[in-house]
Amino acid sequence: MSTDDVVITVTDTTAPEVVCTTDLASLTPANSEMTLVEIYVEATDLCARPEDLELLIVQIESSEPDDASGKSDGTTTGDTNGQDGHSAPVDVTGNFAFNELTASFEGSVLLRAERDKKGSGRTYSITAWVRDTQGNPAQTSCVVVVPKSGGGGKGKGKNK
Ligand SMILES: [Ca+2]
Ligand SMILES: [Ca+2]
Repeated sequence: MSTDDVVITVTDTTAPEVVCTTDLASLTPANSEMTLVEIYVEATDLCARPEDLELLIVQIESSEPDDASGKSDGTTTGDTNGQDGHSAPVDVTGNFAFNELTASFEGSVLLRAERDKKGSGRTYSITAWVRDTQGNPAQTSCVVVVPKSGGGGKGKGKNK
């Protein structure tokens, strides 16, 4: 490069496009087992390669208490990857790594296949933030649900 080359500065002011997906959309049956869920955070940017984007944080929040009083939700705790994701979102960023094959950030978490029988179903909300090399942040979210009913498969036909 000679000293009289023209320097063109590209200022990227556009945030990345970020999409979050999971391998399981719902956890059934609701047998209170911890279930491995793969989360994929795919981010693309006008000016940066996917591997140069920074995964700032991934957190998961549960719509139901970790262990409400009574047994209609079971008596377990640590439902959100071993922690209480209802009192505060659980940070699972450390579970993620960039996969060059899929050009996505991928991580595995454990979510309990459980919901309050008296409730309307449980939702685990996953939120991810990605930042491009210019510091423009973008957010995405996706959910894993534990439906109120369905997936029992043991002939429980009660509907009352
Ligand atoms: Ca309980
Ligand atoms: Ca629980």
